[in-house]
Amino acid sequence: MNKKVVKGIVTAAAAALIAGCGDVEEENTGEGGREGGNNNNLEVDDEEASEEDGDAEASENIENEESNESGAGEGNGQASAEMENTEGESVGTVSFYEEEDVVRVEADIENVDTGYHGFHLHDEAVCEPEEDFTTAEGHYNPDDSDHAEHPGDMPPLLVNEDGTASLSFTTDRFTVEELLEEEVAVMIHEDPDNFGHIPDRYVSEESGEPGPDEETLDTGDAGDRYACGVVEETS
Ligand SMILES: [Cu+2]
Repeated sequence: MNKKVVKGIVTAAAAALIAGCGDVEEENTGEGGREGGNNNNLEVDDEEASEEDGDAEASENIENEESNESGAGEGNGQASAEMENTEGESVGTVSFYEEEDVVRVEADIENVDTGYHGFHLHDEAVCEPEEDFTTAEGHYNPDDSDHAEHPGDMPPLLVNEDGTASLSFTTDRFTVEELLEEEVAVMIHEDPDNFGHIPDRYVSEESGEPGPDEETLDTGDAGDRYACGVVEETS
């Protein structure tokens, strides 16, 4: 786990939260106990901040990439989500490629507010703008773990001043086949994600206890849902 990266993000997110920007989202993920240890297998390769062609179709950039079909079972080992905001406007594409032992996730985003945004897979493959995307339910969390250990918890999007974001990372927390079987959606949130990292010097008004409360451990306090896209097999 790249503690430096995550800690930096988390510190910023926690600061924002404490400053009162952390409108909590309504999610109904499980309440199961924390699963052991630091199980963060996400590996972030932040791509360079500048986008070469921010307004090009995201899929054009990535369609030519090699795909490895070995781990994918049926299908071609590729899937993607066309992201739309609550106004029904396109904000880019998130693509999933099965590689040797991991899935590579590539996000090519535009028309999103500058700054960090929570970025997750949610449980239901439903994106209804009229419902503010709440019908996509909570984080993809088949093992009933706490936030930051949900398989659907992904590194945050860093959106540049021009509204574009480019993110590429690998994860071994799911396979492309699994995402297609389980039927999930990608979600971009309004606010940063605190990854459940609330130090014990903060006491929750809700629980009266130090550290993260249940809401934080379900959601990461990433706020309202900004854009949503159903993960579908790429033909
Ligand atoms: Cu989310």
